[in-house]
Amino acid sequence: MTDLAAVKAALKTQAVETPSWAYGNSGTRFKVFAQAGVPRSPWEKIQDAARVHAFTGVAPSVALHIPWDTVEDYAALAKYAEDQGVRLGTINSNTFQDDAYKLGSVCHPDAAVRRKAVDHLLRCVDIMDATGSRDLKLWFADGTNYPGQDDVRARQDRLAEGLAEVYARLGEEQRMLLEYKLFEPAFYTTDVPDWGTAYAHCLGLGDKARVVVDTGHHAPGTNIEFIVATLLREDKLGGFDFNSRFYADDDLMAGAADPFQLFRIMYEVVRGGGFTSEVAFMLDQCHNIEPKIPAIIRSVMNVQEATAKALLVDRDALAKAQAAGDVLGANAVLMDAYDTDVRPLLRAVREEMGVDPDPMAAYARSGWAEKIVAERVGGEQAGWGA
Ligand code: LRH
Ligand code: MN
Ligand code: MN
Repeated sequence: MTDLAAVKAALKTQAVETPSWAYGNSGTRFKVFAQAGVPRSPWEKIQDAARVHAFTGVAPSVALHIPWDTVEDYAALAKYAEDQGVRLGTINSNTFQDDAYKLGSVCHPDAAVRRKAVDHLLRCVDIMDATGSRDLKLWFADGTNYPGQDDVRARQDRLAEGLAEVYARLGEEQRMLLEYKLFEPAFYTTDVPDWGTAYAHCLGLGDKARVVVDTGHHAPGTNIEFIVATLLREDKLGGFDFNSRFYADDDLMAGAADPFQLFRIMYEVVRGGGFTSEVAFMLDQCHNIEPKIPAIIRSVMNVQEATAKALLVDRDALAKAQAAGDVLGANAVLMDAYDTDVRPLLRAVREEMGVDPDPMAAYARSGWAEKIVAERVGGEQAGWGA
């Protein structure tokens, strides 16, 4: 039997960080469909993130991407976020949009380009000092397109050197989260393509370096929950970028394409003692055709539902069935939890937290969508690159 009160208490402590870039316009390489009311600045992105938190109760922080979210005064931005009811979370670095980075950033063959990239990462740590952020999340577009293009092994040495310099700059409480991605934009080799490479670098760096699992960054069929279990066992799981994929890095709403996979991942998190603030639960998605704020609310709710189901697994019954070699019985215990309709439980949890039991309806009723369309007129809407 699972302890319902404990499940509820755990759900109330959940924190899902939303990404600033999800509030701005995005698209594919074919077309960006602009939406009315989209934020024109980091300040307005924070306003929207604060709405998501107000209606869900479990999205208390918003991640920034630098330089997409460049402002003059980051401490003022942090104060503004606090006034809105949220805080600034992870700082995401961006070393993939300057012309200089055509052949890579921290792995580039030219030391001057590597210097520029590392300086950007150091600047991100300065920003963390001003915002009070704990985590620096690093994702590199570095790689090669053709066999022989560069020395793959030397690129690893350059990467290690750059990471070490940034690691040394971290404060006591700050962490470096290294994100891997199978491919894209590089197609032959990627310098941090998988959890093993990320893990090896983090191990070399020390305790403050951890691996980030972006659920969209794997080959089809990859058993992501196994990676999660392994990283937790090694005390090296820093967090997640949740999103959904049908093909590659689709960045669709978390829990949309494969809610069962999200449940299996969350079960390994719970099982591995990772349901703590040590593991950062972040969304990393884009809303190309759907309205952005409701899509983010929906994603937060999908993460909550997967978490609730994972917490409901009867672990004693599961352990018994496993020990008895009862294959079907063990599978049934897991499926019982997955098949539970947790929506009534989550409605009750929200009511106890003082949040509307139906966040989507509450947001629709709130008039925020109409307000931003009416008020955010003129200026340039935020999108990737702004
Ligand atoms: C790369 C990525 C990484 C970036 C974000 C915008 O595909 O997942 O986390 O910072 O997208
Ligand atoms: Mn990501
Ligand atoms: Mn991605």
